Amino acid sequence: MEEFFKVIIAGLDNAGKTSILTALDKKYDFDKEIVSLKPTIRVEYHATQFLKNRIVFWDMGGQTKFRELYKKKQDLYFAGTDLMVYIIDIQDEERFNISLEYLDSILHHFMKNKLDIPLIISFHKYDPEIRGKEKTISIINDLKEGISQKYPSVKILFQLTSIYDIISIVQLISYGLSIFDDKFYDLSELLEKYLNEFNCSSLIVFDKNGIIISEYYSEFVELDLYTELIESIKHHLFLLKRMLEESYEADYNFSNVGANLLSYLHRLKIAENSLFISVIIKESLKDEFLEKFTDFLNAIEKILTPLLT
Ligand SMILES: Nc1nc2c(ncn2[C@@H]2O[C@H](COP(=O)(O)OP(=O)(O)O)[C@@H](O)[C@H]2O)c(=O)[nH]1
Ligand SMILES: [Mg+2]
Repeated sequence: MEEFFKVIIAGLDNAGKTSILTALDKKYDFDKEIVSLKPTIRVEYHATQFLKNRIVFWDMGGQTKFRELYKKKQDLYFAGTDLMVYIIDIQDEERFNISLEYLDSILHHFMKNKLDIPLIISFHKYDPEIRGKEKTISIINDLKEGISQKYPSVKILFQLTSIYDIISIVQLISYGLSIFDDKFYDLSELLEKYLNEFNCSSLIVFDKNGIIISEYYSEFVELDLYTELIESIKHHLFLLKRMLEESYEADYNFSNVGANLLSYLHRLKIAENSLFISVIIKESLKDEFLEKFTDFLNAIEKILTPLLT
């Protein structure tokens, strides 16, 4: 049966909430979009399908007057929330305190009402050009430590996102959604097992909307290869859309990445649903990989069928 999930996206105004949801919707023509967004007035809704569930995102406008309104009517806004994603703009140091206060008022409400809502905090605007810089790392660590120490009883997952890195956005939402079913644990174990069997660099399962259902990466991916890996995954996001929209002849596609890597996308149909498996692997391992791939498909079908029917 279809279920509904309510995901709240909160944070100060200008933190990037609407951009994140827009990026998620538009990830296939990503570069052209997400300019000139208007400030969100109160709450906007975005809905998406994830496996057999309908997810409704509440994008809560973060201007002061709305924050006051949510505070007064917290019951109304937060009732029935399955997941909260709180966005902090890590480039807006001057407003860290205001943002932490807003977060505090929300968590206070959750704790007072014994609402056990999973929380993801995303340090957003973690743009490629500030990654790995000492200042960025120290800002993030300080925020993380401060928050974890203040709310020891709240389980918080921290993420780093930027709209200039579409995979980080896809991951943010994917991790959030995967908490809804224990099957994701089995799936993750299966991916780990086959990542080793195939000896590949990455193994990812996407749903038809390009949301990551599960993913696994080799620990041995060198840094220069990593960029190519991310590019191939992006390419797979385009390709899976083409496979769905055009009556694409084959259910799989091989393409070359760099000098000796192959990127493989395979469409798997389970109960009328299309799922996509993305594999990046050394070209020399292709034959061996294809021999084992059918076993993998059978195993994954067993795990995913209950999630789709
Ligand atoms: N540098 C950078 N800017 C971003 C990012 N995400 C959003 N922005 C910009 O931040 C501003 C506010 O974004 P918006 O989504 O409207 O924020 P909201 O008020 O939280 O919904 C816009 O100018 C966006 O283009 C990001 O990852 N990096
Ligand atoms: Mg907005």
